[in-house]
Amino acid sequence: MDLLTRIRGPRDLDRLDSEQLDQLAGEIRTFLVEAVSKTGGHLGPNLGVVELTIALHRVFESPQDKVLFDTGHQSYVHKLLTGRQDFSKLKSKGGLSGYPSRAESEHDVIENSHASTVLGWADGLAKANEVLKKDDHVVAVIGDGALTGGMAWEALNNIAAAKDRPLVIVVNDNERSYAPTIGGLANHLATLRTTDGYERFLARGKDLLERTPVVGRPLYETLHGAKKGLKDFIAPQGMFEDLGLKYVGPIDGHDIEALESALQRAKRFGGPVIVHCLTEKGRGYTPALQDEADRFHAVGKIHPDTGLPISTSGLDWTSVFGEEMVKLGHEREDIVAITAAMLQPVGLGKFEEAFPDRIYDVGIAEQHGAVSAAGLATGGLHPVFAVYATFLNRAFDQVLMDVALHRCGVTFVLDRAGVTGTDGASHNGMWDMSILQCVPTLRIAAPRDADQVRAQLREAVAVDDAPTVVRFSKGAVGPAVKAVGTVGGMDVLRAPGTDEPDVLLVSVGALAPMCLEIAALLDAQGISTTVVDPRWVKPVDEALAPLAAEHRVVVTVEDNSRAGGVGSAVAQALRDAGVDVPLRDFGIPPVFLDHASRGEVMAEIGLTAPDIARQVTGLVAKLDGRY
Ligand code: TPP
Repeated sequence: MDLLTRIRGPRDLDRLDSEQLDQLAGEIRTFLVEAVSKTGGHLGPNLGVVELTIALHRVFESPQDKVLFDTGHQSYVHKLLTGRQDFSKLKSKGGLSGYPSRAESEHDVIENSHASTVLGWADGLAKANEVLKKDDHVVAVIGDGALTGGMAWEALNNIAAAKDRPLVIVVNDNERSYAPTIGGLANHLATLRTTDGYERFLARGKDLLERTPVVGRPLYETLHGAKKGLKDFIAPQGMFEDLGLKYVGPIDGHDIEALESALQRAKRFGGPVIVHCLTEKGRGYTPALQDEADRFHAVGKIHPDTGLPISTSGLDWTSVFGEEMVKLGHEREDIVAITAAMLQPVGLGKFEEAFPDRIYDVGIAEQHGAVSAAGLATGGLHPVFAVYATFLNRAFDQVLMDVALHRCGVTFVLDRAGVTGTDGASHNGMWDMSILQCVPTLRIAAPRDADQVRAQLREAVAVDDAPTVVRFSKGAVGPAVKAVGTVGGMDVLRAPGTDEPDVLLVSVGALAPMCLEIAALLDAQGISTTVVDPRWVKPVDEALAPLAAEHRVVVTVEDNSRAGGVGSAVAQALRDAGVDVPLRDFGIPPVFLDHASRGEVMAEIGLTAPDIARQVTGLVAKLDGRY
């Protein structure tokens, strides 16, 4: 790591010659494989942007120039070149974030990590430069996957309207989101890729051209000198140019010299320009290149030599859902599935194998996915749209106005709900139950274990005149939690063992084992506790208010924001029913949570059995008049 360790900031790149730059690229790849295999992280995307990031930082002057990454999962190389080389605690508490982070560096601008926003940011920053008469540059890197998101096109529409406002858009085209990017746009990029553009023309014939002298200079250099005319002659006329955007490319995204030359030209252009770079996801790392499913888009801890996972956790929530979907697919021909560019991560891989004609990858287009689902439902099918809880935020209006208002039977399966931890603030699934509370007719299931995932998915797809939601956590699913009885539609997980119980504990989803632990701790203090799992948390079960009236305190425990979550809904339902029993709602505070493991985050926000038991004990003592 001779060269890498000497790079303290982007300007240290300026003194390296082309051989050293290639050596640096090699060192960075070795570093990435070694470091990320120990911590887990976005390996494939970063291996693909090594040369591109080096070239960007040689041509642009960050932080004065704004170098922006869409999503930000491919910013590890950027981190390495901007003074952050301690990857030992990547994504862990106190370590580097897995995405750009303003707290980490002045070189990081956008940290939201929800895709397809970079062009909007770039548009705004370029406008600000114009108004403030600054001549700093704005350069936005966007993947071909992120370019499938509607927001990217809304931004392009605006960007193309201002011909004299400088803005460089780098399309990092590796032909993949997680899986190969599909759709009309991907097809168009493929056309541009295979059209013999100027750079390709030069790159392909470089060896030959260098060996062919023309008036004392290699032909290659002569052509470089005459590039303008030649480029205009050879460049493909594509959709971007039709939109009014200057197009440069396609460029070999692993040729630093070619990249720099294209970026320099784009920088000088004086208007919006697209630099189309061809890169290879997982470049230089055989296990990634051999992984057709997602090229090691994101990995856990792995053996660096083989790429095999170090440990396999038990059965996870995602696979329980995925397997049940296949069964449902066999039973009901009207069931179809939707993914927003995340086929494997949301567990729909097996469904695709079994029913290739009944699954739609809509691209990173959650809004479109939801509206298209409304269409599918209206057309007579029952769509199941599986998506990470945090990404459903994008489609709130579509769920409300297109699916619910039109009484469409669509099932949304929200994976990675609750605290996810290591991916940081943006990836926690802590907003879904708040934003969905106010959607009329919509029903939310929060299964507590694998059996409940199966059962509630079945109940959800049986509803064909309203949206249903099934939300579950990330990672391994715990052991089955058996019901000891039922009240209304709710499962009783623990009976109080007395006629005059103190506490009614309302447990939401995967927090059932924690709630049982709280009940045991309370019981040990002589506080008798009933634990119920409402299963369907919206609407609030009608049997809940009368049950609450039989207790002295109601406690709700959920892994969603306290703002507008299940606790608020239960409190409202009790008030509406005239039940005045005191209520305490435990959940995630409405703050942005720093990255750390799920356990660490839960401990930090007091969402643990001892913390909650202590608070409830205090409350009961107060009611008893003990203090
Ligand atoms: N939906 C939203 C709104 N944001 C996200 N970050 C995701 C889904 C999950 N996601 C993260 S990266 C990614 C997806 C779907 C694929 C990105 O593909 P691309 O932009 O081509 O970048 P690459 O990883 O191929 O470099």
